[in-house]
Amino acid sequence: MTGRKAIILIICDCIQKAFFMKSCIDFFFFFFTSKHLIRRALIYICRYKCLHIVHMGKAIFLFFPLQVKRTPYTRLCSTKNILTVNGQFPGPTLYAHKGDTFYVDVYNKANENITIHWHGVKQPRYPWSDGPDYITQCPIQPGGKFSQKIVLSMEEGTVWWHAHSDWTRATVHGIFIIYPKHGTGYPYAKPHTEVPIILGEWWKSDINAVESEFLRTGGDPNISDALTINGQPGDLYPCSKPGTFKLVVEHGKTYLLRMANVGMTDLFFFGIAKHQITVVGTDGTYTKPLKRDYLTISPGQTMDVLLQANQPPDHYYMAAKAYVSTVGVPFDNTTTTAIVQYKGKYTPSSPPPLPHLPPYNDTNASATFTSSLRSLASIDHPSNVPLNMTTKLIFTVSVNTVPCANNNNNSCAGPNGTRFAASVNNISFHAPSNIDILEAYYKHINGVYGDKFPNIPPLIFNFTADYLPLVLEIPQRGREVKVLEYNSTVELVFQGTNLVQGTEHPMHLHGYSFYVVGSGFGNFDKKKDPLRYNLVDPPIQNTIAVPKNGWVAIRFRASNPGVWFMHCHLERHLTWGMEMAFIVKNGKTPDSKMLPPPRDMPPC
Ligand SMILES: [Cu+2]
Repeated sequence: MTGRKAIILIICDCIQKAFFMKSCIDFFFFFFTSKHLIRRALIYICRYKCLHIVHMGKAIFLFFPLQVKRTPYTRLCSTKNILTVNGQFPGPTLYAHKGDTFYVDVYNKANENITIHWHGVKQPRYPWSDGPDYITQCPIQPGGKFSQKIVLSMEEGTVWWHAHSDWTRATVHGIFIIYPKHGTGYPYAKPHTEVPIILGEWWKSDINAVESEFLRTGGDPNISDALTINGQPGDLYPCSKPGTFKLVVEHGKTYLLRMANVGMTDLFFFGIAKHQITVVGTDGTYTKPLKRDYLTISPGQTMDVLLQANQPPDHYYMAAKAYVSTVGVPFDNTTTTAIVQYKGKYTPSSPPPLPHLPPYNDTNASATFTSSLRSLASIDHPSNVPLNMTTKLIFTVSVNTVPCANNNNNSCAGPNGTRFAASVNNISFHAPSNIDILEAYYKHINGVYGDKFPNIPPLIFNFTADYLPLVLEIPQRGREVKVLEYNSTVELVFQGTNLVQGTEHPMHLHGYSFYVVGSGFGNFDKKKDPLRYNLVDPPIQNTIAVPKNGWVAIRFRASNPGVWFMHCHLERHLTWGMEMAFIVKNGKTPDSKMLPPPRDMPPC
């Protein structure tokens, strides 16, 4: 076959897959018989010319088709229909290069609303494709389709994508690998190969049922029945051994683990028996190499991790378990495993050795790891941490309770007959249900949200005291956003509180990466703590776990206009209202203004 013929066949194949067509002829028939031939031709030529390709394994796509549908999956000896993308669980891994732009056509073939969020992708000036429902778009309804433009900029490394509507992200998620630009390379020796390692959870019951039960009772959600690595619980669970994920390695080679914590409930400790692992990136940016026996990864966080296969040929377990700092709250205390299996002829240890992970409640082990991350701060990957701050914010993040209102069928399974809530600066956020905030902002529709989000906690108390008056537990219900001037330099201190019970809060900001300049336990001291900030090589993240009864300081330049969601990535806290949104105003120049919306924004 000639080279040209092969290329034409590959393009045809892609087009077919992209449009779910039976043959290439269908595509040309569709193309040339269209009523709006010129318009269509222009769209395709434009997309074709402007687009870079995204690929999945060996298949290459110009418009990646992403079909959300129910698919049966069997785990823990029972089968249920889960929401999947293209029938896959975990969902397909996507690959692109730094700076690429491409389209993802999301088809909702399920019977519930869906949106897709590109976690860690900043989408400069284009919040329309960001994904959180009722914040930047109305959900894609059953039978609907939305073509999302994905705009990469500074991201390089591993990020991920997931559903952002109700609790659907439990099974609708996948890894998104962003390679260096053509002609540039990794800031570390090129690994032999790479492999996604996705840490998650599995419930035997339908996730919608878990969510609705949780909403009804007002208490904690039912705990998961298994933790998972790449969707598999592993050897230590019933009916799970045949499916255990195996990573086959050759002695002497280095493997790049593309990791994400896609879990709904907990931070995880992760390690590999008898091997040290080296973190070289987090949240789509590089870090200085951090060699450790274990790592801590919070929900929403991604990591690039090198594994050197430098031990005697054998089978070794990699394992993950929950890190839980709350006391007396039930949690899934099981351990998920996968196998690192060396090539060669030998008799493997049976069972394989397990890694030594910290005790489940080891707060110091978790915080020490997280605060050890450093950005590269090199010539090729500089640190541009803002130094002169125009906007200083302090946000408390709290679990709350609200008094029991004995209406409808809701019960009150929270502490002392209350219902749980959660808040940022004492506002328990409730999103609209008939419009999204971005549309309201863009079209100047009044009455949808307020712009009075407080810069500092409205109530000042000893946030991390052992005992706090019960009256402080009750938050305000609201829908306030914080408006930021374009290009303002923002310092935001998250202050954890011990209301109800202190715990970690992995706070995630959409549309931005931020510099994590400081963290500590107890109350933030605005005189002393800034003196200890790391302004040289702070890690660049989009998700940071605020330590239990502690604080974290982040900095970013508000150079991405739009509406950007910020929330705790523990799903129960998000549902309880630990969320808010920033509106970053347009700048004065044409290239510092939000781009207009696409024509196919889903209707409410
Ligand atoms: Cu939280």
